[in-house]
Amino acid sequence: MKQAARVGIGGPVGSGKTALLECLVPRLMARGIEVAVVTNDLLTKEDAERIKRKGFLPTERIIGVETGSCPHTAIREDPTMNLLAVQDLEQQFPGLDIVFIESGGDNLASTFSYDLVDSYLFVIDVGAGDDIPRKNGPGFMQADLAVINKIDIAPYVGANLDVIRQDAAERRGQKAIAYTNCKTGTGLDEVVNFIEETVLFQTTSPNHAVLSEV
Ligand SMILES: Nc1nc2c(ncn2[C@@H]2O[C@H](COP(=O)(O)OP(=O)(O)OP(=O)(O)O)[C@@H](O)[C@H]2O)c(=O)[nH]1
Ligand SMILES: [Mg+2]
Repeated sequence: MKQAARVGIGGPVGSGKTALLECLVPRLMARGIEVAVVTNDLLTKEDAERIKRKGFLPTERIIGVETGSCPHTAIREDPTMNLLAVQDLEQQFPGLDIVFIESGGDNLASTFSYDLVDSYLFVIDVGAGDDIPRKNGPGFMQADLAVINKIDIAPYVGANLDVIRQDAAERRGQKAIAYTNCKTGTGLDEVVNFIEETVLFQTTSPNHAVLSEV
């Protein structure tokens, strides 16, 4: 059976992970890419229900996982619940190209296991402060793509985007960074291009483990 590429979306509470998915999925679908989504929430299926209500993806392609524990446990230490959800989607939809896994909102240390995903994005919010990129958070530093979201609110929260750009580039070196506004779509094409170029065009042999190996 074909295995879909798996892309994690992590980051602090409210940084815009679901908003990013709501922008990314329709854009990928418009490029003919077959998509499904797994969302994680601590004690609800809130984000899955929200994406279902939006109506851009058939509801059967969206699974909400209630992690019931620290969000990073379900994406790193023991990703079994997420692996089962991905496997379920792959069995139902054998033509899937990509499955997104949105982590529950967490802290700057939150990273994904590469047993679960082939690649992951880490979303931070300009409103959390322009010092976030220089705090050496492992999630932000190590993610395959760092997404600095809500650039539109910088003037209202006193965040200096030049400082953010400089610190982010310094901390991430050659690793990719995108600057986005999910309300207008600014920066979204860069994220879609990153996914196409670094994830989808390289999926002849995915990096992630299959369930029986974990
Ligand atoms: N102004 C502005 N607001 C945004 C942007 N992206 C997201 N938001 C808003 O930020 C709030 C949180 O967005 P979500 O997408 O729910 O964030 P999340 O990271 O999925 O949140 P959790 O899953 O609860 O951790 C919502 O009110 C969004 O409408 C953006 O680029 N600009
Ligand atoms: Mg969310």
